[in-house]
Amino acid sequence: MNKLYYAPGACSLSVHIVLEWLGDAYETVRVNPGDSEFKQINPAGQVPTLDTGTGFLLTQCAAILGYLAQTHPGAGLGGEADPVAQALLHRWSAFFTGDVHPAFFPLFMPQRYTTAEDPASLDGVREAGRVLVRKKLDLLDEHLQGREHIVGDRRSYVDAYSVPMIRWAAAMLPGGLGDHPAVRRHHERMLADAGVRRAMIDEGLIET
Ligand SMILES: N[C@@H](CCC(=O)N[C@@H](CS)C(=O)NCC(=O)O)C(=O)O
Repeated sequence: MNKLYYAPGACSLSVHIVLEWLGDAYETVRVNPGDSEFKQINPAGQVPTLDTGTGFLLTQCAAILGYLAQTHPGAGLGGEADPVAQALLHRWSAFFTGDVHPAFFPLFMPQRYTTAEDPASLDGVREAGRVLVRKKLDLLDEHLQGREHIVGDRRSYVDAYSVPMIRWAAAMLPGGLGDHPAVRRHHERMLADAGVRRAMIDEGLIET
């Protein structure tokens, strides 16, 4: 059985959602990524970490999402088989891993991006992060205009991947998703999804 190590509301929420969508039994373990005990499992001290129960432990969100989609083809979360569809799935998955997620790092951990320690310098780093997050949402918003899903015409693991990050943006950008209406509409559809709701309730992010 798959066992997901997660932190509430972190990027691991996307894997939690995909596990819900798959419909198979799974376990979750709530961790504090920095804990030395958790680092025995994943030395990087990062969630998500997936123990597949077969002796194969997998880290890195995009790899885990892709693995779950590939091992459950019937769930249809891995896109169409043709090379262009697969390339687009990887393209948008890479966008979240490499562009959107890192744009938040200065907001979450400003001290990692400056040697200064005074509040004004740390605020400056946070603001630089906000500028970067907005730029990435501009791109996503343009892409989502007239689309229901990020890739193709049915949901994929990339839609799940978007949920935690767009949730952070809604909470951390002044004005929330007000400047990104297509992103907002997509996110609202996701938040209304039964599997997304179950994962969020399980993580204590929303009430029943
Ligand atoms: N490249 C990794 C990044 C994972 C990551 O940064 N996870 C965050 C939570 S969203 C975390 O565990 N942070 C703790 C840390 O980096 O110390 C992935 O995509 O899985």
